[in-house]
Amino acid sequence: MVDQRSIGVALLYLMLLLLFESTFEQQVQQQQQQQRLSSRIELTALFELRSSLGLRSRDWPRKVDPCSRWTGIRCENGSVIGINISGFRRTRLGKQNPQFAVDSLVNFTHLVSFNASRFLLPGSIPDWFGRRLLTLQVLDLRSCNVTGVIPSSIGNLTNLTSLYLPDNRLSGQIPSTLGQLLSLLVLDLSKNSLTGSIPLSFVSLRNLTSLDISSNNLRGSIPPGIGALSKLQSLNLSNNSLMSSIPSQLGDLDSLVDLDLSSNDLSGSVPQDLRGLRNLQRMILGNNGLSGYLPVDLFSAPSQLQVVILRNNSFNGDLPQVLWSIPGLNLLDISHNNFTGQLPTALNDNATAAVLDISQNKFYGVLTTVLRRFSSTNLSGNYFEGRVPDYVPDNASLSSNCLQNVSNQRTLVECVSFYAERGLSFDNFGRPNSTEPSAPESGNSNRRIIILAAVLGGAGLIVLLLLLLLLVLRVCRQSTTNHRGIGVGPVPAGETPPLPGVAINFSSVGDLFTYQQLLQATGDFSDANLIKNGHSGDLYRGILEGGLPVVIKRIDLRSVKKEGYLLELDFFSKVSHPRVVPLLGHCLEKEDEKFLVYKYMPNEDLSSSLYRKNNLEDDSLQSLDWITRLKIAIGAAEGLSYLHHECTPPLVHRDVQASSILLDDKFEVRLGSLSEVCAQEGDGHQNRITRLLRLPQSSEQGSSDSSTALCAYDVYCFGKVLLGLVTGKLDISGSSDTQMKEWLEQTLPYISIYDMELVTKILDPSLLVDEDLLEEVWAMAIVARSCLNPKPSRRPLMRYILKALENPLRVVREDNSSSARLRTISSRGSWNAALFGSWRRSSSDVAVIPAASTARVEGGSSFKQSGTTGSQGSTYNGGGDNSSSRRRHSKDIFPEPRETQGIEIQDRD
Ligand SMILES: *[C@@H]1O[C@H](CO)[C@@H](O)[C@H](O)[C@H]1NC(C)=O
Ligand SMILES: *[C@@H]1O[C@H](CO)[C@@H](O)[C@H](O)[C@H]1NC(C)=O
Ligand SMILES: *[C@@H]1O[C@H](CO)[C@@H](O)[C@H](O)[C@H]1NC(C)=O
Ligand SMILES: *[C@@H]1O[C@H](CO)[C@@H](O)[C@H](O)[C@H]1NC(C)=O
Ligand SMILES: *[C@@H]1O[C@H](CO)[C@@H](O)[C@H](O)[C@H]1NC(C)=O
Ligand SMILES: *[C@@H]1O[C@H](CO)[C@@H](O)[C@H](O)[C@H]1NC(C)=O
Ligand SMILES: *[C@@H]1O[C@H](CO)[C@@H](O)[C@H](O)[C@H]1NC(C)=O
Ligand SMILES: CC(=O)N[C@H]1CO[C@H](CO)[C@@H](O)[C@@H]1O
Repeated sequence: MVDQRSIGVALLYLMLLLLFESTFEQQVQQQQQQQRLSSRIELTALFELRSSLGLRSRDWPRKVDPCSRWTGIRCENGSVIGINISGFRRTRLGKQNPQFAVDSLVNFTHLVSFNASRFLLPGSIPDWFGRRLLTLQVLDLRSCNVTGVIPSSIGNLTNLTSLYLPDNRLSGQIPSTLGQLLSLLVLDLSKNSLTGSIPLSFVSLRNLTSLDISSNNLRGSIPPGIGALSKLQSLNLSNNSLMSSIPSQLGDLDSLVDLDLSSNDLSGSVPQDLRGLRNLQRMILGNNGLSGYLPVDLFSAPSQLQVVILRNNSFNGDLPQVLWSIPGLNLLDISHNNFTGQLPTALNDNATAAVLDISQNKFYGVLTTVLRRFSSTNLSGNYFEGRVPDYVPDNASLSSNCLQNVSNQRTLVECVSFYAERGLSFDNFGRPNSTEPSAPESGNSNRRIIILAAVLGGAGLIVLLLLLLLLVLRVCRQSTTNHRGIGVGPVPAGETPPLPGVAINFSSVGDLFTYQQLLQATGDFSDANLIKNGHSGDLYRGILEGGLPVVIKRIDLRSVKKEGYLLELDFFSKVSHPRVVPLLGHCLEKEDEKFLVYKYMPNEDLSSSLYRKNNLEDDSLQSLDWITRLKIAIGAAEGLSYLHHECTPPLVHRDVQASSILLDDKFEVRLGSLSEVCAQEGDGHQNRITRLLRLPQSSEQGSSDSSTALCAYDVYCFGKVLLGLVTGKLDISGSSDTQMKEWLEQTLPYISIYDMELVTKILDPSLLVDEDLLEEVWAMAIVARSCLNPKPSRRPLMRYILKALENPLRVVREDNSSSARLRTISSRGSWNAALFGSWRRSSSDVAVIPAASTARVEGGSSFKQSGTTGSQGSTYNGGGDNSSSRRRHSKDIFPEPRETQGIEIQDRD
């Protein structure tokens, strides 16, 4: 009985317990109802997927609700919205034949995300993905071993925000339909075998924040339109074969944090506009064919940069200084380029874990405290000199430099010639008689600019350079005959040329100015004081402390060739002539900028003086009168005649044009623009050495002759100036070849020795001349025309031009009217003949040069040369009718007058 009751109680208790349990379970299940899969179709589809992919029941177990219990299934409102099988393992059976078998996905009508990354899906992406999975927002097939092409239908999945297909074996082109995925935030197609070019349609992906198509086989150029993707934070196009240059539009990506264009075939320079990348933290441009200078302000925006990799390109020039002071920089790799310059000294950074690799460049000078901040440095393959300071880490690579007490350094010759090329002295590895070993803090103050470190005779280059200087500008005879009543200062007399083998002491060339003084004089080189950007440097006007107005040439050695200012200084150390602009001094203390200080010329130069505003109120222009023009022509001819005929060897100015003809307050000429001056090329062996050493010159200028290093080239350029004085079109003397040629073809026919009136057709309209003066104008035009002979050998010598300009009327009168009289005045005849000789194709000018003694000085080589090359010249025998050979050349710029022959022949016997 007791048993029965107790059993009944127990049963009741059990029932209550069961009841309670079941209601609890119901509650729980009710709670989970929302998460419960309600669609049978989807349940079936899930099981189909499980079997087709060979998933394990451990991950997706039977008899439980997939929404609540299956790994990687996400549901909403009873439907599957997310399937994530990332990293799943297959059953043993499934592993045997893995397939990209996901057909049942079509039955998930609300699927938003499918992530199968790191799950092998060998096979290609089904074309129907793009037609059926229209609700998809995330498709992640990273590292799935997917093959084939990307179906273009993917472009229909317009709700897609993330498309990850990296690290597969996709091939073919990137379908341009991907550009329709306007909601896309992340597009990653990297590490495949995609070919073709980057679709232009990508330009539409305006919401994209990350684009990675690195490590494919893409070709073509980077579409500039990528600059429109203004939300892009990461752009990786590395490891392809992209060509052409970096589009400057990339600079518009001001949200960009990561930029990687490395390992392509990009060329050209880094566009200035990339400084717009204000948020950039990683700039990786290594392993391309990029070249040129880095824009100075590339890194000057408030910079978040942490990584800068420019290795293995062909960059040259200085590294922008600001790059050294970016606080967060922790990797700077600019190795294997042609960067040059010195390490900055002012910075005193704290040590960080940062890594520096500047190996295989052309850095030089001493090691500085900037190295303090780096925990690892590679400086090998540069030209650093001096001692290695303590703060350089022990593990630093220092080989192949010019450092003291370090093994595996460059040879003395290498070091010396490298430094000598830059006008610097090398410390000779700290051995005796070198510069003071440098304390690191002293920075580059121990470095002195001397010219062509003659101390270290070991280097052949130095010897050659010395020879160059000595030969180029050996001696100019001091002018004693050229004053002719011109009121310019006297010539310093009795200066002897420096002895061969002695380095030139430039402290003797004018005063030494400090950089500070020049800053003060020019208002920190303000734009307001900029006169012009010359080809050898920028010219600024300035006022020295004492109130003396000066012109300062600022020579940026990074953009102009370095020996220019040295040659100019050397020129001034040897040449002093009233027709040459006075050099007041120089400032050479800065490494990459040099300064030359000249006397200020109140009337600036001919190109700016020819026409002047009348006064402030009146806009009309006043032009120089004829007397002044003739005076200027004579003055310039004097200067050039001095260079050509009184210097040994003859010096060629090489930059004769209106803007090189400077004018003082009395319109006396001072020749400027002297950085191109060189010795005339001849066939003497000395000159061959100079020619060897000279950098290749652009010889495209004006005349048809190939060499600009001949006096005849100056003559040609001077002809243009003369013609400019006649016609008022001075600007033409600096203009392009074709323009010039056209202009000459139009103008020269109006210059005839038989018709003075013709010249009025080309006469400067602002020039008021009466009949007398017109004759002078006519004469100058004729002189100009003879200077412009296309054959260098037929142009008159400067000394005859000078004579002709001094006696303009004789040019036109005597020759025309009384050739008999001309014969009796032999000296006059000679210059006239020289001048008019050029009117006919004859090289017999040589014969006309009267004194044999001077013929040598004239650089007669150029004449002789032409005498043997000019065939007409050698056949011409003073009287033979060689009109046929003449006519062959009638198309030359300078057609000859027909009947001059007779007169000239008389003159020549
Ligand atoms: C989708 O579901 C329907 C209805 O259950 C079924 O007939 C069809 O075979 C399924 N499709 C796939 C590809 O599994
Ligand atoms: C795409 O997304 C929008 C907004 O989220 C939604 O209204 C639309 O139905 C989606 N398109 C498809 C095909 O699911
Ligand atoms: C990818 O597929 C190829 C060929 O089908 C195979 O050789 C390779 O082993 C696969 N990769 C992986 C990671 O399974
Ligand atoms: C999807 O895209 C393909 C090709 O890109 C196109 O032919 C097809 O009509 C599109 N289908 C739908 C449903 O939009
Ligand atoms: C792009 O982003 C903006 C703001 O986030 C959003 O309003 C816009 O709808 C997005 N465009 C597309 C096509 O998704
Ligand atoms: C550096 O310049 C020299 C001479 O201009 C050139 O021969 C060399 O290839 C350049 N090196 C690099 C890495 O660009
Ligand atoms: C270097 O460290 C000192 C003290 O540790 C600090 O005062 C100074 O600001 C730091 N300098 C820089 C450039 O970070
Ligand atoms: C140690 C040494 O060789 N010193 C020489 C350095 O050069 C000067 C002249 O320039 C000599 O007088 C020293 O003997």
